[in-house]
Amino acid sequence: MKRRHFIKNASLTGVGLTVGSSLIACAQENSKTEKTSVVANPKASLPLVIATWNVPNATSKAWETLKNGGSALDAVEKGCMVEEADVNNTSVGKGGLPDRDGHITLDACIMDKHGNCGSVVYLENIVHAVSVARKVMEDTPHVMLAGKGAEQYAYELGMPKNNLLTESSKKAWEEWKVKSEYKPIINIENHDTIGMLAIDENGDISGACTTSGLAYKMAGRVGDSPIIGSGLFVDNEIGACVATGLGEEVVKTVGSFLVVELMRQGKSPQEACEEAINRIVSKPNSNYKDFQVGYIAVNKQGETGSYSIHNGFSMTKFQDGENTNQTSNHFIKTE
Ligand code: SD4
Repeated sequence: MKRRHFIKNASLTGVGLTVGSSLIACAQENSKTEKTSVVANPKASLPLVIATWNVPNATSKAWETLKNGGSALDAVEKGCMVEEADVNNTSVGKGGLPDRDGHITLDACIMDKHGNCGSVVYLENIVHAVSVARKVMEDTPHVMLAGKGAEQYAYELGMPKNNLLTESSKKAWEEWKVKSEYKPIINIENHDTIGMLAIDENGDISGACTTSGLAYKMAGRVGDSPIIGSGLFVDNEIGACVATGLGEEVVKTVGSFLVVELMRQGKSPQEACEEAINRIVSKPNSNYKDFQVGYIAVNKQGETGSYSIHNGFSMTKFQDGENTNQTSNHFIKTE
């Protein structure tokens, strides 16, 4: 018996639903044969992939995945995996900067076109957090697994244990310990968290996000990136959004969900990202001058947008066979 059947059946028999397994089998069968609706009049050429920051290798992998017949979900997973494996990216996966105690803890999530979602928080010793999140979504009855449980699950999936702390991230942490000042630096110590959105030729959307979180965070800290609705939200009817920057501020406005809801009300992705940033900066006593938040979004028609508080944020876009990095507009105009 496959693990997904085992887990789902176990949870259902636990509440006495003996018909559960056949209903699930039926639902799975339906989703296999289901026809996806093609967007009638896309306003942009599809497919397309967008990602936070300058990550051409990741978007290129996602594009290649789509071109080889992969789904938008496959594309965002494979794209994010590129950054997770890149030891030079100090905000994601292997080589990420640790918390103040020297531990690298990963947060990641993923959402598909059906609105299904999976997430892992505070995951240690596993490179591909986004893949664990996908398995949580697809093969367990849960949405989120944390810490040791998530790690244990990754080993059950056959993922290898890996020391994520590289020589250079260890050295950076040791240098930081001298003063031990916790201060997220705008666009510097915390950039490169990857959030990725893909829309396939039919207009079906998926998204993913993966990060080692803020460098030198408190042990146990979890940011916005694995929180569905904050770090990422996908509604296949409307569009999708993913966030980067100071997670605490994204969570306070449930940023990605907000952007999608604003698009539902008729705003373009660009207008929706700007409005969501306005919500943050216009809070009474907001110290927005001291932190960065950026959003990227796509709507069902393939239009995209991106916006941030400070200068320095960008979006990588793969469309029509071209991989480009586009500087985002930003709220503070004097920079
Ligand atoms: C966090 N939002 O953990 C993440 C960090 C990030 O670019 O996005 N950095 O708060």
